[in-house]
Amino acid sequence: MAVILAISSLFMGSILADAASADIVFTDTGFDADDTSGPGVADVVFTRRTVWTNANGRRWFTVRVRASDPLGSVWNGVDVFLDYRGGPRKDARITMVNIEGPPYCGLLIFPGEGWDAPAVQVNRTILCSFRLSLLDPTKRIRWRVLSPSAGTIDPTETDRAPDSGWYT
Ligand SMILES: [Ca+2]
Repeated sequence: MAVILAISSLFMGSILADAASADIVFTDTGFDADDTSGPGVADVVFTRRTVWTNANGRRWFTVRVRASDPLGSVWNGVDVFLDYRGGPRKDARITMVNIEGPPYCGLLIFPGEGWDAPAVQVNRTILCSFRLSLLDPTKRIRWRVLSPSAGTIDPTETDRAPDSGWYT
């Protein structure tokens, strides 16, 4: 299983600048109830997936997740699964993490290619962006969020947004 990690922090400033004046290709929003109380669970209440074009004409996608309460300076991974090719199965996973050092997102394209990118965390919201060409999508990207309780390999509780199925 080949895992290729490329830290793209050099692009952080340009991502933020571009996102502010981005040409939105499409964007969709999902909501979930404030319905989880387990230890350390980031209770997902809002999420948005956006595909946009930067000033150089390159397409990016951004995934945003907002929790019901402030995430704090250290929190467990929040997983975002993506379905963008073929049948209704997950094609990639983004893990949003803030444990040591600045928050980041890891993109794992099944079965094994991966990239890291810096995440932007503001209070209750975390968002991350990757080049759309990494996915090579053949359809509009569907996504769903899994947020497990903290500090355990086998989490006692997981918030799922949506409760079943996908956001489209
Ligand atoms: Ca929730």
